[in-house]
Amino acid sequence: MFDYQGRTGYETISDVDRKEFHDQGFLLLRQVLTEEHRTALEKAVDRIHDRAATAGNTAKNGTLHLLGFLERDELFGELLTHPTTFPYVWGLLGWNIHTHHNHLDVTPPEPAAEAERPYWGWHQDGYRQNSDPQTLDSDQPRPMFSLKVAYVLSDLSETGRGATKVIPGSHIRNSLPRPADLSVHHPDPEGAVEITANPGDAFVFDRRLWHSRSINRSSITRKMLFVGYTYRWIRPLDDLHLDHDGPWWAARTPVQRQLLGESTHTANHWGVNWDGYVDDEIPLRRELKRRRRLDRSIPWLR
Ligand SMILES: O=C(O)CCC(=O)C(=O)O
Repeated sequence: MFDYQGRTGYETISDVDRKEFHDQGFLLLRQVLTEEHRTALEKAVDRIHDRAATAGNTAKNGTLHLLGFLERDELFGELLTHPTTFPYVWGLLGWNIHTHHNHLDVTPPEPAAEAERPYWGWHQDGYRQNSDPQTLDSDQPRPMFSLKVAYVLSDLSETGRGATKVIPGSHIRNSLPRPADLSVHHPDPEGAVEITANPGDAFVFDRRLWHSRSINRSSITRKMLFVGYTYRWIRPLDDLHLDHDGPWWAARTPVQRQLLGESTHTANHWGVNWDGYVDDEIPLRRELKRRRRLDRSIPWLR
């Protein structure tokens, strides 16, 4: 549909990128979306935003944080396996995955009176994943479990436009000191940076990376799409309202359907076969095997 420059989504990521992701907890990917693709996505976002505004489902200043947006447009379904970002998804998480959490964000400029209010949004994703699997050795980093791909649709090339802030390398830290009184201003934690990115860029981040949204003090509306992926044995967070008889579902590939939760069982897709593995029936694994991308030296790609 768009020009993917010959990419299939099954290219192997480089050792340099893998190392940077594991060292920093995120990776900024430049020019992921062509201008044609970005414009089309922005139009779809604007359409959804207009509908939400008409229905009174946006905040007073027009802010929209819409969970589970994927089935709202054909273009969003395709984004699940975008040929430039998808290699990072399976390359870093493996094949036993689905999408569990997605959000579409439209963040207009904050009204002047609000823009100066104190704000502290630093968190790791995963909620109870940061407590339930806790080991007594509190220095041992918790498992990654999930990552998100964030697509930048508006111009975030300068700070102050509401971009995501992160603390590079903080994904291996289990805690971050939190000021006692959040009703007053606090500086960002040490090492924090704002991900300044151009329209069409994307970034991939480890859910453990300490991150925060920021206040949009500019005159430009921020528009972003976030697509999260996790293991199939972890329940989805959002309610997708999939119409399995409709055209959107019909257009999905077997791999995209896997990512959207098609399976009879979350741990053993398509049933258990005591005579051997059924893993080979899982679309993403099948695809990786066919393309010789499985790798016994990488546990999640076995
Ligand atoms: O909107 C943002 O910049 C940050 C989003 C966020 O906090 C998240 O994806 O968990």
